[in-house]
Amino acid sequence: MLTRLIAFALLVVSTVLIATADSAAVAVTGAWARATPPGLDVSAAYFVIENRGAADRLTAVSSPVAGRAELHRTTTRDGMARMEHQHAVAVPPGRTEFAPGGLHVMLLGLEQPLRAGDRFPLTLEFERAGELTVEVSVRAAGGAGHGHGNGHGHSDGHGHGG
Ligand SMILES: [Cu+2]
Repeated sequence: MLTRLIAFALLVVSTVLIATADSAAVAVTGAWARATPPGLDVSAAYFVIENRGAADRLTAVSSPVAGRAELHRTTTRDGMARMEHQHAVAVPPGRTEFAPGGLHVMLLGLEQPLRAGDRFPLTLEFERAGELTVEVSVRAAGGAGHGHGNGHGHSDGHGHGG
């Protein structure tokens, strides 16, 4: 009788542990988005997913600042970069990186331009881990991959006299 009770108690405890372990298995860090260039209402968001649990899938994204958010992957073939819409993104155990030139969240139909220093929420929906909302910080456009960093300070003065 007592053994049965203990066995039952253990079953309940382990079930609870599994349930909480699942949602805590996935963490999203370093979320940032590009400031929108004048006249555009689209941007891209990047982050790193760390999955300490079983293989998962990112199936949807959304944000109150954008009319629509999509999962995209940039691929380069014969020097031509193109974006492919992904219906879901595999999130195996370990790190999955969303970064310029690869996976990204496309933000479409922005309510208002994203300015450097702004912050906004982004909700990610995982098949196993469920919903996760992270704060995205907006960084100045340009930079990454284009040779001249457009970050802090005014680096606009052209040194070569004509
Ligand atoms: Cu895209």
